[in-house]
Amino acid sequence: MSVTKWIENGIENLSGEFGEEKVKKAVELVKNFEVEIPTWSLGPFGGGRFGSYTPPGYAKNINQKLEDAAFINKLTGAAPMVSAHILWDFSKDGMEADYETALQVRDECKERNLGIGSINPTYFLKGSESGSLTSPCRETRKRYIEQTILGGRLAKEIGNGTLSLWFPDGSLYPGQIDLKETYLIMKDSLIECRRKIPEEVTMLIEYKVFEPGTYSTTVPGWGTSYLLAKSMGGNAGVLIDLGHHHHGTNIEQIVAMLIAEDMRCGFHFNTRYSADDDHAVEPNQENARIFYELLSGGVVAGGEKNWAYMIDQASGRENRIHALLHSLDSLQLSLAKAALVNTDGIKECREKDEIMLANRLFNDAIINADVRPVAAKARIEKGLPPDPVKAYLESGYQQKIGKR
Ligand code: AFD
Ligand code: MN
Ligand code: MN
Repeated sequence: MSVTKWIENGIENLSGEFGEEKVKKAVELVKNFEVEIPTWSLGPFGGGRFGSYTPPGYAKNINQKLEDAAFINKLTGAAPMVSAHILWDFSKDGMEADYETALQVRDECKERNLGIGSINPTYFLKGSESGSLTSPCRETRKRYIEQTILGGRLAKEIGNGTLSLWFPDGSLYPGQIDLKETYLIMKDSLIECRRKIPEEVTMLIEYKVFEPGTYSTTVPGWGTSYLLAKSMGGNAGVLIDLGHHHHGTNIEQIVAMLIAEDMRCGFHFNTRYSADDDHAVEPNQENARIFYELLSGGVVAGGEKNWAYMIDQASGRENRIHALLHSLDSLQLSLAKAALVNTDGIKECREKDEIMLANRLFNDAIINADVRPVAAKARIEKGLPPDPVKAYLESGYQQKIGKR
């Protein structure tokens, strides 16, 4: 069967089940969805395992990372911006940020038809073993506060106004640090940064329940991020990284609560099969349920109060570009599924207290619908290849970068 016929049949089947309107809306939403690609997920990684194996063609420097990101955007049209890490992308020594280098990266992005999205200060390289913004060493704290303030300036001048913050602060054993005091130092440092960063820059605070702190992390959960963001007194919010929870955490409920509280948030998409660092996004039920909350909450794909969306994946074994194309595809499929949910029908079931019927109706879209034709149609309408992975395999790009 030709691809065109396969798409036609698929759209017809879905329209029959969910209605033409909903299917059209799903196609439009997929066309509008954009997510940032992190420069770091195209690079080395491996953490010493498997003899520091790196897959053929991984990007060795920022120029190659941008070259790959631009190619991914050319194939998908869904990732026109990259998320940058200050000490990986804008530094000569991995210790100090370099403003001039940041401007060069900005210029190179422009040449490649890319933009810089969120800016990530880097708190976890050399000299952060006792913490970053909570380090007991005044000098270290000062260095990271300054980097954060520069990050705020960069977010305004060359980025999209989002600063996303993840801290490696925490402890390995009970007794190692004073938990209350560490939290308060984090709060003070963040308040100081907020005061010195342009108001229009949104500061998103990422939480993580484990790693590198094995006994405690200073920002372990969404509640801590929420408290810190509130105490910063304006334009601060919560960054949810899917890989940063205990297995089985009901993440869509966290999303729903934050939307209900009108919190400005951001997302790092990935799949947590192991621990950190995380795998590519999979088109699984959890992601579709999360997208249902985002969509009904009006914070995604052109919603009134759009949140900030980034992919954050970095793993040792996979072909980097395959993994990112897979993630983009998975996100689009999850969004399409969420768009098909029969919300009126579910409301009716709720009114009649039909628990299982509500669940079955929800799952018709979230689990059982084959929405691949929706994503393919959206791509064709944007003048893109219907299957970006296939297009990549046929492009010859991998052979080219294999010689790097
Ligand atoms: C780390 C953290 C976190 C963060 C990323 C980039 O786990 O996900 O977003 O680095 O700073 O791996
Ligand atoms: Mn993250
Ligand atoms: Mn992570």
